[in-house]
Amino acid sequence: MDRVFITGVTGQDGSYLADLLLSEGLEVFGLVRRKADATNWRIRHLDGAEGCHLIDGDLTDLSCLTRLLTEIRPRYLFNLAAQSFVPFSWDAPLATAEVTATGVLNVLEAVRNVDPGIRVYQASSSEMFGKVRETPQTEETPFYPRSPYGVSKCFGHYITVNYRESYGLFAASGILFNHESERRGLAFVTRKVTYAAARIKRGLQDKVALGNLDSARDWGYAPDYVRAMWLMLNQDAPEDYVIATGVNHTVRELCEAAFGALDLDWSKHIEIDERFLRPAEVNTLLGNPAKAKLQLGWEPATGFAQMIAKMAAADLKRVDAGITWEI
Ligand code: NDP
Ligand code: GDR
Repeated sequence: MDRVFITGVTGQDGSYLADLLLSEGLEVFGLVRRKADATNWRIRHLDGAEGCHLIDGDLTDLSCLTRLLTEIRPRYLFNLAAQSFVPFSWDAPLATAEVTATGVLNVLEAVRNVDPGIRVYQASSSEMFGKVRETPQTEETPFYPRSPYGVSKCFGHYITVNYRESYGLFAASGILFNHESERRGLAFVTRKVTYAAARIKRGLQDKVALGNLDSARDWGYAPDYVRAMWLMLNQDAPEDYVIATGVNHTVRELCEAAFGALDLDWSKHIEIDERFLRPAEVNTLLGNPAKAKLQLGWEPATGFAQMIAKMAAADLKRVDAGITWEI
């Protein structure tokens, strides 16, 4: 049975990827860092599941990664761990860089030293395109990051490419555009809106405060996107791939879809709060997934309206069940 090592297994993507790879018959080792409050709600169903091992460690500790890879000897490694919330990267730029940038180098060094045959996936991001140089964005579009997070992801991307070219590692970089789900963190705008809409539907609050309603994102569905990661590590050669839907929507349209799914009029419940504006904004992102379609045979299965309706329905269910910790 092939072994796979996942960093960031407690996050949105890590949890779906673990589900997918367990269903494919792989043995999954998920890295879990210590927290004071370890609810880890996205992987509660995996604790004790057959073929799944949750192991303690931290991406910022090279000695820890080296020891774990030596013990586990995985065939595949997915590096999904990051400080992934863009606004927080201005609050804590060095901490963001330590995980989101240097953490990638830790992974690559551990792989190079323990077993250069391990196939590595790096979670790169459309935030690297930032103030976009062309539309739609492809694998060839130059980067112009607009946040400490985006800059850190550029480092992670280029060091992955560099280790591929310097040492011949099988290291693929997936440039994924925004992807969301019922397991999305509550701070990200899609889930913030679907959760608020559910509470408003039940009369628990009346308003939700947002920042820039005009910004546009190419939003896809996370379970579709983790499938693309797996396909990338099963090609003959490691490459970079843009993963996106090819369609974008504004935050305003997101509000319309989320509130509309619960038969509410969004315009009565949104207020603007400057605290949610960013020092430098990424106004619009739109990906061109043609290469992924051609080479990986990958296409998104779930559309924007369907995904937002699913998220709103899941949040309504949570609100009705009194579940407050799945944030
Ligand atoms: P999440 O924020 O949901 O998950 C991040 C994961 O990283 C969590 O498991 C978190 O652990 C873990 N982590 C953070 N710091 C450390 C550390 N020091 N050591 C070990 N683990 C750590 O992100 P997503 O699942 O949404 O995204 C996965 C990856 O893909 C990230 O790298 C993100 O930047 C990138 N990405 C995401 C996109 C998206 O739209 N979702 C788009 C493009 C790229 P904990 O639970 O303890 O906080
Ligand atoms: P993003 O996602 O920054 O694109 O990064 P987020 O959902 O936080 O923001 C998307 C857009 O919505 C606007 N916005 C708000 N955002 C938040 N969070 N809260 C608000 O109240 C709000 N109001 C408007 C933002 O200004 C922005 O334009 C996500 C993360 O998953 C990254 O890790 C990943 O790399 C990128 O997607 C691709």
